Amino acid sequence: MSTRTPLSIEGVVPWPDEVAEQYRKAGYWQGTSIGSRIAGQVERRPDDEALVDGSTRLTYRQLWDKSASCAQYLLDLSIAPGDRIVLQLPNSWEFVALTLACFRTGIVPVMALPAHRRHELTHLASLSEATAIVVADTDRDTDLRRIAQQVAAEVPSIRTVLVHGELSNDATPHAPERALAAGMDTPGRFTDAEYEPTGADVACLLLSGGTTGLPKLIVRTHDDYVYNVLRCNDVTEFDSDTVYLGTLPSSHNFPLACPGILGALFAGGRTVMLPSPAPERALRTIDAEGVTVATVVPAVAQTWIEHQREHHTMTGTTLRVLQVGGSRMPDELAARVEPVLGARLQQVFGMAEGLINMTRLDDDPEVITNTQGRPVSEADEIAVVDEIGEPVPDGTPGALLTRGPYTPRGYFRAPEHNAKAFTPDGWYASGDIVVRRADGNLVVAGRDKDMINRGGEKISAEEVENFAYQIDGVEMAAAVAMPDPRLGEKLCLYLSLTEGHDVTLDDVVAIMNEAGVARFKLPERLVIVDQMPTTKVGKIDKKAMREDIRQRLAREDTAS
Ligand code: OOB
Repeated sequence: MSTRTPLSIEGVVPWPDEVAEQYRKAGYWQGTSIGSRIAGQVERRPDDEALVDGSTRLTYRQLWDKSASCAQYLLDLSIAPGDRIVLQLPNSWEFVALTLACFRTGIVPVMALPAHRRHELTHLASLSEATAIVVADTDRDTDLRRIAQQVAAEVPSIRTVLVHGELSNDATPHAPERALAAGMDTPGRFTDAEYEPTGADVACLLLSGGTTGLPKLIVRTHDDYVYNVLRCNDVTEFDSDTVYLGTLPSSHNFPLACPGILGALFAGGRTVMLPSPAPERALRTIDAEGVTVATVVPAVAQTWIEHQREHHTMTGTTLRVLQVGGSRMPDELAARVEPVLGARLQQVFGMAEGLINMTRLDDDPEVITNTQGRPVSEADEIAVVDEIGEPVPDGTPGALLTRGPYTPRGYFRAPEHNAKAFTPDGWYASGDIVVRRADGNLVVAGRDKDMINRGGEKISAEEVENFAYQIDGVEMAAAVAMPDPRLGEKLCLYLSLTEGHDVTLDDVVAIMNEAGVARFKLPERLVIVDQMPTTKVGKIDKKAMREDIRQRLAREDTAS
């Protein structure tokens, strides 16, 4: 256990001292770092496989050595403990080695998503004052190195661009490029004893789904994140026989730590990484590697079920648990998981902000199909409240508030937003409308946050509306969720225009592309209205628009 004093990073909202003390006393926070948890497994099973990525297979010892080498490389590049680095890598062993290198040195990774582009990466780098950015060379036809340089041009704190893959031949970069690969094979100099973070140190900055403009950053400490992983490991029953399939972007809290890759490493199991959840390859991999647990969003679960039904790709019976979460899984889909895939369904209703709810593996089938589970920790506090903050009885929908040992008390450097998202006594308002049943399980019944959940990818309505307002002739803009049979929701943009103007979907898409916005945020339908529907108090009535688009789609459906 580290005896250093925790590094102080300005802008972190701590838990109140007395609450922290209580969490330590109760043993929720053990003062250990994420790395030290894995070090134990490296000692115990150095030659067992920890990670598989294509033809690369790494034992615990090999992964540990690569991450030590990578840690030293970062330090040699003058990236110091406490510094933030924006990390955007596809699912790969390098993602894991680098993330562990950060966890072992106290360098703080900002967990960007592979889909993020200039707009998001610039915001993340600037908000976190990152000293480096880590990207892959390309993503299909997009040159990510060029984007990283554009970010470096905008954000002066960026001194290094680390590249996974080929370096570019940019002769005058804003920040010098370095190859990530060069840092992976010289273990030996790095010692954990010198750097090991304390429990109170920041482990990483996760991204919030974002309801107001650009994503907020969520500070996760070693103490709270270790506890998060350990509780999830317990509930999902990870052990050294676990073979975990990671197909969702690994920087997302769900596949990273619920229990995810970190859970498998803590338990001495093996993780198999795939770059995407496309069904054919995923189902084949489950067979080939003897995968026991996989994590998906409902839209992916549906493609796996359809593919398996049609092609019977998966012939083995190793898959024990399919974790599904990130957006609401329709009950009918939930009922099909076990009959078709032969795996127990585990519904997961979680958030990067902390609280994780899960159904238990031995729950009654009715609970598994019809609910999103209950908190993983006895220390998670839950309140379901009405508009004035009064608790509602079980069985009645209300807004979900939560507090607990792995739910931080505020976003990073966002005091104004914190004043709205947290109550004065530290409850986080998740923006989800839930029903708590008498048995304690939660059913997600809706949302009171202005966000579109596109198959688990969260889009802030406000962010998209702000782009629309840059277009000449746009009088009012409202982004709302429209139902989609696959993704659950897609983004539909309503606009009202000033006289004599015409605006098309292409115009909106063009302005967002110009700004370098992640593709998943682009509106997929535009509705022009003479006048925006408003509520009695004169606010834009999004409920009416959601209903309007639902009816339009239904009419089109019957017409076709
Ligand atoms: C997960 O995390 P985030 O931070 O991307 O999004 C959190 C939000 C929740 O507040 C809720 O609105 C929605 O995503 N959500 C669900 C859900 N799981 C998440 N809504 C309905 N049903 C579910 N099962 O999405 C996340 C983080 C850790 C584990 C699992 C999911």
